[in-house]
Amino acid sequence: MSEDNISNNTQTITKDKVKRPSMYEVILLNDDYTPMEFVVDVLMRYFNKDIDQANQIMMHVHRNGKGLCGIYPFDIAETKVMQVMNYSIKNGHPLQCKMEKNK
Ligand code: TYC
Repeated sequence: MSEDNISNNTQTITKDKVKRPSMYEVILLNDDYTPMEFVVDVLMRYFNKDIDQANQIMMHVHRNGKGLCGIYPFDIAETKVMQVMNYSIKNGHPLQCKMEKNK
């Protein structure tokens, strides 16, 4: 862990710098084949969205090419991407999901 050295008149105090964990965006990508209902199901099943939120996100992805599902620590984001990809493959859909570091 990085440290800051803060000097005052009599001594140097070494202070640990505490960093919050990096967060990662999980992003859904549009395609021409995955049914809209399946995308809504994915958003409710893996991202805890209600039906209205899921429909909004799905339509945003449909119109804009991509959309944000949620922001999580690395391991959670990675698990969600794997769950979505596995579920899509199992159901024969080409739906793609990726993660990006949230600066
Ligand atoms: N574009 C798809 C269709 O018209 C629907 C869709 C929405 C697919 C969002 C993927 O991430 C997606 N059936």
